[in-house]
Amino acid sequence: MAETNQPAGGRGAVKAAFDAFSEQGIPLKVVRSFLKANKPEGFDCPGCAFPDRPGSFGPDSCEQGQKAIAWEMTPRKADAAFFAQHTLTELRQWRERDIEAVGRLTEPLRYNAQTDRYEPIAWVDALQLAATELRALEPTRVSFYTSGRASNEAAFLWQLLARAYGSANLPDSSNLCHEPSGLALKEQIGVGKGTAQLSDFELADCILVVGQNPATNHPRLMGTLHAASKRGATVLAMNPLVERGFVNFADPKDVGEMLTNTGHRVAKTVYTVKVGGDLAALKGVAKRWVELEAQGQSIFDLAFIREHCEGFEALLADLRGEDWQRIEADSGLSREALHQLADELARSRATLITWCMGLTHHEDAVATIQTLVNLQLLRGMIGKPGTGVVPVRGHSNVQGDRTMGCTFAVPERWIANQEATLPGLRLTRERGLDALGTAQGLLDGSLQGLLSLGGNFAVAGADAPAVLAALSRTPFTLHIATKPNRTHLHPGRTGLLLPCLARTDIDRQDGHEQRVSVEDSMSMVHASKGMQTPLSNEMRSEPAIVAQLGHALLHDGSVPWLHLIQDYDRIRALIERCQQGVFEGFENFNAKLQQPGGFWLPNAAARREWRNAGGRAKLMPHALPTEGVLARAKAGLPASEHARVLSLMTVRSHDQFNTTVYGQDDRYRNVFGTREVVFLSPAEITRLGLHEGQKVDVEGLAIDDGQTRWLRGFEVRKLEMAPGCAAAYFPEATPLVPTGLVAKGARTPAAKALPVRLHPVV
Ligand SMILES: Nc1nc2c(c(=O)[nH]1)N[C@H]1C(S)=C(S)[C@@H](COP(=O)(O)OP(=O)(O)OC[C@H]3O[C@@H](n4cnc5c(=O)[nH]c(N)nc54)[C@H](O)[C@@H]3O)O[C@H]1N2
Ligand SMILES: Nc1nc2c(c(=O)[nH]1)N[C@H]1C(S)=C(S)[C@@H](COP(=O)(O)OP(=O)(O)OC[C@H]3O[C@@H](n4cnc5c(=O)[nH]c(N)nc54)[C@H](O)[C@@H]3O)O[C@H]1N2
Ligand SMILES: [Mo]
Repeated sequence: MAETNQPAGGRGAVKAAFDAFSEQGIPLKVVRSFLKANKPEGFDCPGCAFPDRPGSFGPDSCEQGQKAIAWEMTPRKADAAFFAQHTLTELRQWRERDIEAVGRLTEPLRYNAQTDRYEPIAWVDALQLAATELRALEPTRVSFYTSGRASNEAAFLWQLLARAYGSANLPDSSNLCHEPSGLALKEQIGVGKGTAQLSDFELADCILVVGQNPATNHPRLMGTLHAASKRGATVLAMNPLVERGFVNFADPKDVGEMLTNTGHRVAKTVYTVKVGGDLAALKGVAKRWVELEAQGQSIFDLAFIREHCEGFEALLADLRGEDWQRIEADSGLSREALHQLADELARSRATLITWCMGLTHHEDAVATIQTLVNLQLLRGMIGKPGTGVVPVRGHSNVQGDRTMGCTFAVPERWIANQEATLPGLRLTRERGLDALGTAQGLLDGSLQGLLSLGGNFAVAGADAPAVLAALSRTPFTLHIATKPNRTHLHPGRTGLLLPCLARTDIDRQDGHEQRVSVEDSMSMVHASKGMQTPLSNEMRSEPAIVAQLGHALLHDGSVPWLHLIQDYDRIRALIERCQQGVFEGFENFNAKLQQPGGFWLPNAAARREWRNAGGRAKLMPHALPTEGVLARAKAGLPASEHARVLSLMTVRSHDQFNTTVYGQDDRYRNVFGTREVVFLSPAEITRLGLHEGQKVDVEGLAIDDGQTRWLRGFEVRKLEMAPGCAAAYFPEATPLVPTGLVAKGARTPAAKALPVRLHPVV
């Protein structure tokens, strides 16, 4: 396909959405029938976690949502007949996309090491085998991973199963994603979630989007930003890449733009910060405000600060002492640019700030996010209409899974409530392993079992090749999944692969169609009900599989597993009781779920109640790092090589959902038919003596563990970005991510700041 400068969104988006269905062989009449579905009775989009725009048609109307739906609704099957034809050794040679594209898993499978194939096993035998294996293992040496698509009901049962069995090892995809955001917010404002609601986007006069590519990953946010800029709000972005959606976006819902095929500039300015330079940039903004205040302007909301905050004086002192030259060098932005940004924000009466992986996938992620929240606190921009801090979540129910306790550390009250509600139940109170701890446990052999409720654990984490190899040595693996992926191709010595229903599938229990519930990025909890007849009778719902596993494994009778799943209202009634004093808002859960659009889980910080230690919102000074990852990588090289070291970020293309790769194109970055590329700015290509289209080996420099990591034969492509930076796609570039390079405190792999050197392939 030819290079294009078509607007992001627009006609291209509508075409791509329809193409996604036809590629899967899904007839137009099926597409029409579900697009017409009445939203409150439909299914939650299996794509991202940004809320639905009220009044939007169909279960989802964004291109990326429709791709996710088409991918899930496919009639193609990865059944026993398929696996009979392919050994796992052979399948491991396949590309990511080709493995998942085989289709939906339709029957339970067990790995047979003799034939090196997955072979069918009856459900009853699979569950019995799992129970026998788990009983033979030490519970603290087994991990239960959750990816963020599981419904609240499935997630609740999953953590109950793990803790009743005796394992608190509940790593989740959040550990790889917004963990730093939750941690930063909890410490600073007492709630680990965002404070705004969708309506705030309509009231804000300024929206700053940091480290995020919404045209690709949250198109519904993109639509919201487009609407905001059209009504006169100022939209600003901070990103090393000038992502096309910011500068040229047509909303597929805007009839005029669709007819003329013209886009609209959404972001007034894109501040092309250096990879990892946000901490410095955000400090620069605050420093400018301090200077303006000293000149007699009133920028800060002193009444708010006095009433609600602590740490103001210490923050001022830190900012006064910060050096502009250092800020410019670390951020890659000029003092003028930062002044301009500070002035834009200072003019605003209602500011919203959103962010995503561009901030979290860094060593200093927590400090950076807290520095960003400082900006909002200094100006009283939390807890009033049109304001707030918004970590835009990834998976459609990643926030809900946490609310349901799928995490390695939970409040005592959550445990106590479950025990009180289910007499005879005893749950472990240990602190468990997170995703990094689980990967390390697999690598050193201390973990003996991995069970996963969705996801692609090994590929999504750090040091994927080593973790995959370690999985093959692990005594027991069990995956509950919709489609096969690379992690499944490395089963343990006993390996089960169990097929589950997805969001779009009708889930019948005891003869009745069931609904599940999910929580979006703005804490709205709503119902989701599938509409498609499942491809096979052998596929079971996630709650059913988890409950049947519980029934097979745990015999003390304290949890009525099978009774609970006959009617999911029973699970929700249980959740309601267990949430008392833990998360507000679950009173009358079942009744409230009937409301169209669902209900909001109140957020104390949004009411300006600060439930952190100290009971006040914290203004937190953070020093600029001196021993950053680039500096450490350079320290291992002769000075003459330092100029060749680049900071590489792993990003998503427009044609994937995490490790699920729909296609080989990324039309907003003009890449077609390949994903093995490394992006550099034209200036960087010249400086390094390279040329576009050239093949290079990418050397991931040794940092703290003395190990180098490699990508071989990647193609150089040009893309405007900040100097000294490079980009490549996740998951192809994940082998570069070291287990030892993580966000401090949060332990999230720092997948956006990998020090690399490029070597031309000769
Ligand atoms: N269609 C689709 N939707 C998705 C997903 C998907 O894969 N496909 N994934 C879902 C998930 S789980 C998540 S977490 C989100 C991810 O959504 P994003 O965070 O938007 O995803 P990434 O592609 O990782 O993009 C990171 C963005 O941050 C920028 N960036 C990288 N490093 C830095 C930095 O140091 N500073 C700044 N300021 N910016 C930086 C990159 O240029 C890029 O624009 O999307 C969710 N939605
Ligand atoms: N280098 C690098 N690594 C990254 C990132 C990055 O930007 N760069 N991003 C990180 C982020 S933000 C995240 S969230 C993680 C994602 O990590 P994961 O959540 O582990 O990965 P996914 O790719 O979302 O999982 C896809 C698989 O989930 C299964 N699946 C899909 N739908 C369902 C369902 O409804 N039920 C069940 N049971 N299974 C289902 C399918 O088998 C599919 O193959 O990756 C992280 N890894
Ligand atoms: Mo994510």
